Amino acid sequence: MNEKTISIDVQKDLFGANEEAASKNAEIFQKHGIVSIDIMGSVGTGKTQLIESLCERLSDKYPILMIAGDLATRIDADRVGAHDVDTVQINTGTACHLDARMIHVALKDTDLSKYKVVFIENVGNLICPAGYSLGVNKKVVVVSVTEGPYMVRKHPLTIKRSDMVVINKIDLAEVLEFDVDALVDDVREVDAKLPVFRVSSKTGQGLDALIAHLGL
Ligand SMILES: Nc1nc2c(ncn2[C@@H]2O[C@H](COP(=O)(O)OP(=O)(O)O)[C@@H](O)[C@H]2O)c(=O)[nH]1
Ligand SMILES: [Mg+2]
Repeated sequence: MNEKTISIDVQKDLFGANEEAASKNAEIFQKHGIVSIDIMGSVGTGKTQLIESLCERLSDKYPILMIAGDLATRIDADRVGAHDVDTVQINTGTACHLDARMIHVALKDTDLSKYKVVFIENVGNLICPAGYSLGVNKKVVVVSVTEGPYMVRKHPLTIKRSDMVVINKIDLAEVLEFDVDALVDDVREVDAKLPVFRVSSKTGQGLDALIAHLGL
């Protein structure tokens, strides 16, 4: 009798496969000389608005592709598409994050020789996306003054795994009596050297410094 038992470490298998796909994506981006940026943050923090404002400033200089991740709809892709930018919407159905294989499918389906910058808007939350590498050059976390003062302290792992933090909606800080310096201190507690940008995606304040840091 043949009785076989196979134990599968689901976590290891899942993350191993993701890392493999992420490496392939990184190779593809590098081959085409593309700067790729993953933007993570809660729903409503201003990820789409930030990408729209960056596209307004950069689309004359660079051909841009935007990949939007959402459970449903193509609202965000259409908002960015209105700025004359090509878009791919990924609807994840139930998944609370984009993973490298989803990005790989999108890249395989696209003529990447046309682009120099790829913005990826991850699914809106600060928990799941941090666990999945996508193979990008930079991971940006967006928090904003409308989410209350504890977003950084409550998501240390996401902050730790990012390359920079954008504090968005600073135009509203005064009226909301929001202590932006304290939020910067919270980032410093997690990583003393992580670059932090104080931005208003609406007024454009702080965007030049962010663009310069992204090397664009
Ligand atoms: N006042 C202000 N509103 C903003 C700013 N950035 C985004 N918003 C608004 O916040 C809401 C959510 O923005 P959105 O880009 O859809 O957030 P997302 O869910 O993270 O993509 C929208 O009504 C935006 O117009 C900002 O810097 N200042
Ligand atoms: Mg959005």
